[in-house]
Amino acid sequence: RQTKFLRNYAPPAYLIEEVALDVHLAPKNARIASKLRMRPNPKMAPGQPLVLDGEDLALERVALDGKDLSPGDYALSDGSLTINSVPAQPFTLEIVTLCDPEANTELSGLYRSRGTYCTQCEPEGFRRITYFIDRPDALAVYTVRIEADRATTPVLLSNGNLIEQGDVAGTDRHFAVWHDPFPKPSYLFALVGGDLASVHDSFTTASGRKVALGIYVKPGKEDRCGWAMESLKRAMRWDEERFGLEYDLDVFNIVAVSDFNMGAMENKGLNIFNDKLVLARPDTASDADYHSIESVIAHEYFHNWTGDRVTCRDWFQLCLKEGLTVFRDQEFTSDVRTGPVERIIDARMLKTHQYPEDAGPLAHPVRPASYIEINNFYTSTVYEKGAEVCRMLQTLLGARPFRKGLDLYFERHDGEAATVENFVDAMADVSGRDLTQFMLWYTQSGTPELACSLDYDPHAKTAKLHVSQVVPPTPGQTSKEPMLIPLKVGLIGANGDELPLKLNGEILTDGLLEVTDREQVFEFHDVPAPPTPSLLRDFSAPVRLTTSLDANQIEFLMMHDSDPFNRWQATQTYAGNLLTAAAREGDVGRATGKEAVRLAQALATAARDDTLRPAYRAETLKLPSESDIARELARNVDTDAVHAAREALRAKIGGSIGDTLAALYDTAGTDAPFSPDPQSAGLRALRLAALDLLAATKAPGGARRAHYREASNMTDAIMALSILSQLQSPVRDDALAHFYARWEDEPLVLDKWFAVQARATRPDSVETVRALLTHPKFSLKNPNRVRALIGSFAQANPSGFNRADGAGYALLAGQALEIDRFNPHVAARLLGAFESWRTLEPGRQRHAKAALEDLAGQSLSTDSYEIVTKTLG
Ligand code: HT7
Ligand code: ZN
Repeated sequence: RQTKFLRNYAPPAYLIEEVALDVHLAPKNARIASKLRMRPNPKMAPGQPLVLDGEDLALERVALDGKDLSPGDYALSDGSLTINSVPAQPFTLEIVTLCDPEANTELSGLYRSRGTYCTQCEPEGFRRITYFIDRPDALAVYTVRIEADRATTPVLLSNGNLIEQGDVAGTDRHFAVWHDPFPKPSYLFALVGGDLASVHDSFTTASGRKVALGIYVKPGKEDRCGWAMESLKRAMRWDEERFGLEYDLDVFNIVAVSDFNMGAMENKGLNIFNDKLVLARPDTASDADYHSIESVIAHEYFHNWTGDRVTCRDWFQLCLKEGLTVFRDQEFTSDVRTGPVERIIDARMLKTHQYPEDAGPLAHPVRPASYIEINNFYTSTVYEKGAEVCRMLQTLLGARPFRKGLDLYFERHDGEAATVENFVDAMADVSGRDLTQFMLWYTQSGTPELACSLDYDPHAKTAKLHVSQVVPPTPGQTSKEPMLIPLKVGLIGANGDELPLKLNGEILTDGLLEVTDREQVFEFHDVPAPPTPSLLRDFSAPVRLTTSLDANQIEFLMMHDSDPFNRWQATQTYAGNLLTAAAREGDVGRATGKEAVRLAQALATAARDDTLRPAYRAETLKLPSESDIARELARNVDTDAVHAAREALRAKIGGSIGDTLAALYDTAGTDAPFSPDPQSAGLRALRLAALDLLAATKAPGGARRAHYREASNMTDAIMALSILSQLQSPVRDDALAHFYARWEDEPLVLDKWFAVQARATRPDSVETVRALLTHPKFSLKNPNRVRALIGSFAQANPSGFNRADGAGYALLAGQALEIDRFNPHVAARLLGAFESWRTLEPGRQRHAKAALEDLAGQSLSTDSYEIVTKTLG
């Protein structure tokens, strides 16, 4: 359980130039023969021992330049194979190992999922396939021969282009040889073997290369690949148009597997996906599923340049590929869907997942300086905050210079393993800016707090914006430097007009201020009358903003802000203020008074406004979530009080503007045939947001409007089911039984059935989840099912998970401990649900702490050990 530090980085002592793998697939003993062309790294001291990483391997043979080594020539330990003496000149190393794909429950390395062989090598899985220098700065060219039983494993895939295939004479086996001409690190290696069906298409790149596209799935699922294929082609075209980036191989394959630790993996030319993020049909997938499929297909494809062509020097630089690629997929989704809505979705996601991480015991910089287990650092901070950091660079530099910076980054580092400094240097060089202060975004953890107030001087006709910033202390970082924060602002006149921003004698056309100091004042001139400031437009920086605006000014922004993000934000702030007051005081009356009625009227006005896109109107109707309210409260959180406040406000709104909501629900887009396109999805989202508020009224027109049986697509069905599943009524049981009977043999749909029940806020939700753990269709071995039941409960049912008697914590801890025995990665991610335990009221804190301490006393994997000990602090 060693801590690794960024400051200790040293290049590898040996380089691997070429890798030839010969893989014989067999369920229990796959045999991997590797032939490595190696040489000492000229940049390092000569004569060092050669240390190769390896885990859970049975070694059969090691040979150096054709001569077998005897056990005295090398040392084998738990995690490595060390050869003390190797030539000072280029040499060839041959290694033969065996591994057991069926016994691989960690789903890292080579494993067998329901008859399909597949690999997962990021971050450190390749060492579970063969002994290797398993680190991202060891780039090599791979040729891979795969051999397997022809009948059970007819499809054999690997990275790059297929160069040969055939039968193995005199046997019932066959083989395929793949060659990937692009040097890559071992984490991008992939191999698949199985009895798979496929769907094919093609894409012609801007320069005329015809690329064969394939999606491989379990036979019978071919009719669910259309959306993924369309999304892939859209992404390929978009990357050419927006960033000038073309695909570079003759083949691009995607494989969907059912047992997968995360969402998807960007292996060069052979992306492997959790089937949840590939398969979609209107009756089986919701609009949310279509949305995720489109963005994750794009994300993994975009990695071909940001991750594969230019990779990371070490795992501390993970954000270099992940933050940048999330930024790119967000831009793509924003272009192919409704931009402002996507910005809202992204900001909400950041606030829900990353802000608590940044405020809790697991806080770390976008580029961590140390880790125990790198698997624990695939976090919202690295991904989503990392994306915001790229976005801020684009905002500060402008879109064209940013693009030029990216071009320069590729020009300088194509085929290399790079660092965050390399990326920021390219941006600095094209723009001529000193980005030293900006680098703090990569090294300082914690969400900066920005406090703004506006003073208007009627005599001088000036408006002074006072800005102060504080970066709160986080574990291991007690004092912080002020950051460079792009702050987009507007001043709005009494009639709702945008006022020109005159600052230092110039007009600020883009409204962009650069905050650099702890305290700063920006003085605007020629402001004819007291304006209302609109601050942090378009969510220009991932900060917490506090303002001196009163309820009337926030209401004014709800009606008049021309910035769609801030107009939405004003509604959230207004509702959030009511909800936090009610929850803090344990008085639901605070959330249902005059102000609630005013909020309801504003929501009705927005919901009816045909000049706004339906998807945007839907977002406006969604109240802050229970976790949003808890986050705002920040301490002494009573999750029951939070739930009660939110339910009361929903009911009040549902009751106050019921006619408007009912009209929307009954009419918006109901007559159109189902299509997953963003416009149709937006109309459905608006109807369902209206239904959600109507259902809260508990009146006859409420929950019973959730016409589950009449739903003609999964979006409507699952929304209706989730509303009904909150009820104590036979209607709930009937609907759940009907859904189960229809979908029991469709794993991805059945996951929704588990998730809906795990999320339902009912007094007996802990017991419901416990009962479902023993359901014949539940298995701890399938990560999707675990996330559907246990993950949904812990992450999306705050009042159930945080039940005052601690039963929710005990449930999670017990299940995670069991999973930890065979899949530490999945267990550790589940345990992340404890991250905000110190913000709870004392009783809940005691129970959460006891559950964590109990875990800490058990024998844990390195993954879970790191999460548990750091969470306890
Ligand atoms: N780069 C990948 C991250 C990843 C992963 C994927 C599947 C299984 C285990 C994994 N470990 C890390 C996915 C991505 O962010 O694009
Ligand atoms: Zn990624």
